[in-house]
Amino acid sequence: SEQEVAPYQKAFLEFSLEQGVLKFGSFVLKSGRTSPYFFNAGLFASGASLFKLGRAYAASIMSSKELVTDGNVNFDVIFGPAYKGISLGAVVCAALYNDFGIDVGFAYDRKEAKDHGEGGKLVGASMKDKRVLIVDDVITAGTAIRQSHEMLINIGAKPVGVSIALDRAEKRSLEDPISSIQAVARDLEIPVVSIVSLPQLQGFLRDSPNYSDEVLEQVTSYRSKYGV
Ligand code: OMP
Repeated sequence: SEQEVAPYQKAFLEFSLEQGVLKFGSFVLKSGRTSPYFFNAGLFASGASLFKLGRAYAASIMSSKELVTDGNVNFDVIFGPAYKGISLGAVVCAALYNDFGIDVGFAYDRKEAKDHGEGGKLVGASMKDKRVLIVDDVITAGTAIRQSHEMLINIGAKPVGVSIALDRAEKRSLEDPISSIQAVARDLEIPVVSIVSLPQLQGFLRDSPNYSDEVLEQVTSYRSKYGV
């Protein structure tokens, strides 16, 4: 069913639509599925939009009971996987400081190791023995996030959670009882926190006069086929 939409989530959806980040139509996903909506975080491409994006992530992180104890976050470093996670991680890290006075480290990786200069694939704060929050854009099947998690374990970091913009709430295969995000949380034993999820997008569409009933119907039928 649909979920309640908090004011910061509604603002985030409106803003994503305004920026053309969230679109309705017909889109082929990495999985091969044809989706009636697509979220392209790469289109947050200005100072104002990156600023607002970082604040929305920070608000979702601070609203999570699993990532926050007594007003303090339970991670030491934010890790942004290349490429898209790099800028996202940086703006989220800055927004946590600006909006909540929380100063954690920031690190990212390269896709290719450099053969000169500082070398290595990791840049920024040291993550060895540190509690790490992974920041990324969208999880559909969860392939990319599992690779980041494995890399962090291999370097002696302690991944404690994942923060994303959109939870598409899809199953990897139609027989699965849970979504790929729920499977990630279960298998890696860490919470996955999103700014918004598919049920909230449905709630938003239902309450919004700007979209035709057809859009909501397509999203709803997509969810009944692939979603949880
Ligand atoms: P998984 O690795 O399957 O979890 O897919 C995540 C990736 O899918 C993202 O990093 C995007 O490249 C892409 N994607 C989006 O960015 N937005 C969407 O709405 C849907 C997808 C997708 O292809 O599933």
